[in-house]
Amino acid sequence: MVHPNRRPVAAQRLVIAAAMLALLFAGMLGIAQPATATTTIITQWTFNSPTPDSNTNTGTTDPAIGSGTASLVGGTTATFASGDASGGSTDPATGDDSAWNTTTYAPQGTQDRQRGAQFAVSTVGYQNIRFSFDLRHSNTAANTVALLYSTDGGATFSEATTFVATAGDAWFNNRSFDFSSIPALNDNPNIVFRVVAAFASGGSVYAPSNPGSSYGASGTLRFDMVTVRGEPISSATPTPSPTPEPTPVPVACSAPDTPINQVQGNGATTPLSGTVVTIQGVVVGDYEGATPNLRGFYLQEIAQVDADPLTSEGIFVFNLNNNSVSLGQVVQVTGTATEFQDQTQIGNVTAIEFCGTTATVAPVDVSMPFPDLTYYSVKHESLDTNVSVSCGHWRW
Ligand SMILES: [Ca+2]
Ligand SMILES: [Ca+2]
Ligand SMILES: [Ca+2]
Repeated sequence: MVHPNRRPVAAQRLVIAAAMLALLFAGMLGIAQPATATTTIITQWTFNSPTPDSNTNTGTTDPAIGSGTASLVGGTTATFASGDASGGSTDPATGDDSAWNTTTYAPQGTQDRQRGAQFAVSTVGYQNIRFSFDLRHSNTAANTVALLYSTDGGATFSEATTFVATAGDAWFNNRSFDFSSIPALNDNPNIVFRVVAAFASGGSVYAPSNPGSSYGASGTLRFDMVTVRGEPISSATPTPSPTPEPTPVPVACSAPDTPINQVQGNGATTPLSGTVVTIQGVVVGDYEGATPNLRGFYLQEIAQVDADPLTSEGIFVFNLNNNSVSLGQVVQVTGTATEFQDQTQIGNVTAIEFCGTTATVAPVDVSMPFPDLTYYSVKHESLDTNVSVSCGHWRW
């Protein structure tokens, strides 16, 4: 029976599956997902005393987060003053919230964009840089400040933007500029931001922050929460990790081996008597174990069978009292070729390596009577044979 909901559910699943596939492909292609673009604070100045001392006239120009250098520009001077007064900055600190109170600005009509403060940082490892700050304008301070930036350690500056205060004795918080369209700021150890007093737009004089006041060089611009942010480059543009080289797997039974027929030879005895040989074949008879067992096993050639009817493809491996192999296993054996009781065998076994596979061989059909007395013992020595005689058929 077809459930009435079946098709919509199936369609929903298709949509979900397609969406998951799209995400998967986006991930594979290294397309940054908006949710994974993490903006972090590279450096931040709060100007608060590292150990709160309930005194806003003490503080530090060392960053509270990250590293960088804050310094005065063009002859300004500075003290520390409250970050909470006059409405306050965005600094969550209270009680010991200091801000950097700069003064000694230029006389009216002089030194446009030359006095203020600067903040040097390294953006190495970051991109999409953003600079932000809180600034309290006193009544007589310039109402306009310019944000300048340098990508060469302060040798040259460009102007990013200006900010204009509409009142005096007031904080203007979260002034910020997004530099993500200026790649020269990315991953650069020599970035400097400057905030400097500027002539009012289009003019050649400073305008007071409080329209009812007059501009004065003793006016103050009080900085707090000066912050440089960026996105770690590694998370925004992941470089694909190289595919690890596969660990080489030793190939079993890779040693060269002597064909069993060559160990047997086409005569009555082995031509390699006393020689250490490595042979490989399938176990066609397992007679391991202490006497009365034969204390060994029969191995039959698989890969290097020859066309000579006078050489046998099978051989006995004398393995003392060890129990090493099982019927059907393909193994490589190293030992010494010898004759024992008119049968060629491998003795003094020094290694038995398992080739990781098994094999079966078809028994060889042998018909009696043999053409001569040596026929069977030479040609079929140690082979898995079916011997048939006029009165029956048995497995040798
Ligand atoms: Ca502060
Ligand atoms: Ca303090
Ligand atoms: Ca505060």
